[in-house]
Amino acid sequence: MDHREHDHLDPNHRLHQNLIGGLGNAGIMAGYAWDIVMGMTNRLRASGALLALGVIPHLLTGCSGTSIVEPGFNPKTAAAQAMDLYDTNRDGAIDTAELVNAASLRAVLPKADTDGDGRLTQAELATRFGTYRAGELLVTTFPCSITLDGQPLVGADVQLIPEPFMGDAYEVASATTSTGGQAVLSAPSVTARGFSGVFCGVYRVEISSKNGAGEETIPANYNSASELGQEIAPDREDVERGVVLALERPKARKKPGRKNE
Ligand SMILES: [Ca+2]
Ligand SMILES: [Ca+2]
Repeated sequence: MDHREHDHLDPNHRLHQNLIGGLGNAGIMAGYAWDIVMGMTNRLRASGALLALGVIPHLLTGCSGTSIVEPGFNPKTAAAQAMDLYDTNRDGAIDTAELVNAASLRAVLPKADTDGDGRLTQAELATRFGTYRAGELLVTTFPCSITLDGQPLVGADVQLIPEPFMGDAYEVASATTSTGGQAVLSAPSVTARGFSGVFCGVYRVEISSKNGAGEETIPANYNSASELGQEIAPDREDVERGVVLALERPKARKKPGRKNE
């Protein structure tokens, strides 16, 4: 099935909003850009929320003559490197125990584990990673909302950091959460063109918010020792409907042996 033919939840509308917001920031380009947005929106109506990367340079060439550079990405090479990193006992599969240390691959597991044995083989990963391309590497935009202990997390820095096996050219996508805890994540080369979007791939998520004294206020398991992973891919329901990250501070634990004393 061609994922680009999906047409639920009006993802085009969402992308259109982001495009207009981004292009509005482009200031002097805005008048020219409006025509581009309308042209692109019409295209997207036929193709879903995802952009084949080639579309963006084509539409924006008139602005500056430069274009977004697609990071080199080979699904088979990435799968081999993922195995090198995470198949620590070298038995040919990344199993449940090994996935404990691979937050981003845990996010990949449901879609990639095609034989349903709970383990990821190199072949399964290569097939899954292959869906990030449709000829060219796909870029998508998606809403992301973040809460901490049930409350919107405001003014926090969010980063999607590509897994090393995605290759050196992959960019870190980032955003700062709004007053409603919303983040519009974007890669620098996409932002530079006046759009918001993230290259499909496998990422570690880091969320940070520092107080006036420069101290981190978010638990370390969401930043310096992050256990959050996220796959950005065309066929994920969370990407299509909106990624929700519900952070929790560790609960104060009673000391063992003191209960009922
Ligand atoms: Ca293994
Ligand atoms: Ca499997």
